[in-house]
Amino acid sequence: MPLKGCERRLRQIRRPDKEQLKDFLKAKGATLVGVGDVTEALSEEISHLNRGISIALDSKLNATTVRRLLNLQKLTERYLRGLGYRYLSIPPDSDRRNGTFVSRLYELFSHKTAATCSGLGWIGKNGLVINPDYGPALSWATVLTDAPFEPDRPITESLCGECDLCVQHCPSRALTGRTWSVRTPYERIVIYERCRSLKKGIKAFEAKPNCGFCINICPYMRRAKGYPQKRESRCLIRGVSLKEVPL
Ligand code: B12
Ligand code: SF4
Ligand code: SF4
Repeated sequence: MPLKGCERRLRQIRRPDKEQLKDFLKAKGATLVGVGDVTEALSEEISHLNRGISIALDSKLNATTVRRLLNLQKLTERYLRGLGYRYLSIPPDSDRRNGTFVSRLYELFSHKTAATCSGLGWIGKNGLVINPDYGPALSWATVLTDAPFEPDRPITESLCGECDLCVQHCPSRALTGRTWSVRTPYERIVIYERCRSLKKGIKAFEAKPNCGFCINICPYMRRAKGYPQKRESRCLIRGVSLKEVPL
């Protein structure tokens, strides 16, 4: 007797293997990969895609990084498609494609949410995902899916502790100093208008979204990169050298 459509589909579906996917993406160059239960953060129209595959690269968000992240997303899509599951990739650089369909996707889902739900970091006082091993200097991409992966353990509280170096040294005073928790996930940590307005008229920031000093000053970042020995960064507005800032 011939199989009905949905029965045929059920037969095609195989259980997804989280560790296999992680190993595969890391072999293809991903720095970190995690899978989170993102149910709480989904809007109605995508509520069926309740697993977020969070992918990070240990490099700045430039054209090469975006290309590499897009490639990792494509490989993830192929894996999920092969098993018969649905997916939606949130592009890493969506805000830069003004007017296109994908430019609306970043409002639909934040990479930071997938990262904390996957246990890959917390939201620091600089408003960025801080991974304990790499700090905030990671670029992120997300693939949402309905594949029933066993989720990783989420991080639900900030581990910044007493540190507030980024708040003290932000040249536009854009950081409010509030501590993130999953219980109040959208508290105002960054005043983005201030962060955005800083670059106006500063030549060194042309073609950059903004100064990024709140990344360079973070002790988690400096430990990961071997600061201050290897590199020095200067806050262009206030002339602060990282060598002068204690870890
Ligand atoms: C628009 C945008 C900007 C804008 C404005 C940001 C804004 N929110 O309006 C501007 C231009 C100012 C900007 C600046 C920067 N950005 Co930006 N930006 C984005 C973009 C495209 C969308 C962010 C967004 O609006 N999300 C929607 C809001 C509602 O969410 P959110 O604030 O991002 O995150 C909240 C939730 O995730 C929530 N949350 C966390 N966990 C959980 C768990 C649950 C269950 C729930 C419910 C919620 C929740 O807490 C977060 C904080 O409130 C993202 C890419 C993306 N698609 O995510 C990159 C992104 C956030 N930016 C990034 C970077 C690197 C920067 C800059 C350093 C620029 C640079 N030099 O490259 C600065 C940093 C300034 C700062 N201190 O934050 C990285 C962050 C990397 C990291 N380690 O976190 C991202 C993720 C890009 C990427 N693909 O890697 N950015
Ligand atoms: S990117 Fe620069 S201006 Fe914006 S929050 Fe970070 S330190 Fe402040
Ligand atoms: S500089 Fe300190 S307060 Fe800011 S994000 Fe890093 S650890 Fe947290």
